[in-house]
Amino acid sequence: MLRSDLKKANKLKIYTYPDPVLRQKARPVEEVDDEIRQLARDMLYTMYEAPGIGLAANQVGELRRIIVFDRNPRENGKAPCVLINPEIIEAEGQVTTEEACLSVVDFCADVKRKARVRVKGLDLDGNEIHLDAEGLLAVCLQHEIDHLDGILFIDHLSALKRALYKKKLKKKLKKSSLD
Ligand code: GNR
Ligand code: NI
Repeated sequence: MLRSDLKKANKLKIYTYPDPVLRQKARPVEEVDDEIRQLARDMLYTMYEAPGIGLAANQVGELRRIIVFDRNPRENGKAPCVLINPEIIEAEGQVTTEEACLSVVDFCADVKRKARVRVKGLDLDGNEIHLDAEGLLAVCLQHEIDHLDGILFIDHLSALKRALYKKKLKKKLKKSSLD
């Protein structure tokens, strides 16, 4: 968990689909050092600026297993959190939520996920922590951990819905290259 100053943070570039970095698997962090702490701080800053409720390292081009998120995604009070090497250790129930992603521009769709999860990982001091989540936070954690494995929310859709998105994106990319 991080509550330290976000002042010295840098805004990072967010990579978007179909960039190959989003399809790669991030590798575990072996030591939580100052470089990792700085990256986490930059990721939180980038997330709040976007704005988003979560962000995974792949999205800023870093293949390390780090996610950041806000613990109260529906409220205004900021509750920035960091989890290093996060793993889902228990999951139950089912919930469908309309998801969006900072790396999948101009698209949202209903995704079915586990309703409640227990996640473990390391904090910025390298200590193991456990987190029980439900609601939007549980969905966000599953979405972020998917990113670390190269999975995007569109992968959970039917082939037809995914094809519709690709078609829309192609049109948009073609248009922007003409502008
Ligand atoms: O900001 C985000 N909102 C969101 C809404 C519903 C389900 C998941 C998310 S995560 C997303 C930010 C993002 O892309 N994180 O990877
Ligand atoms: Ni995302």
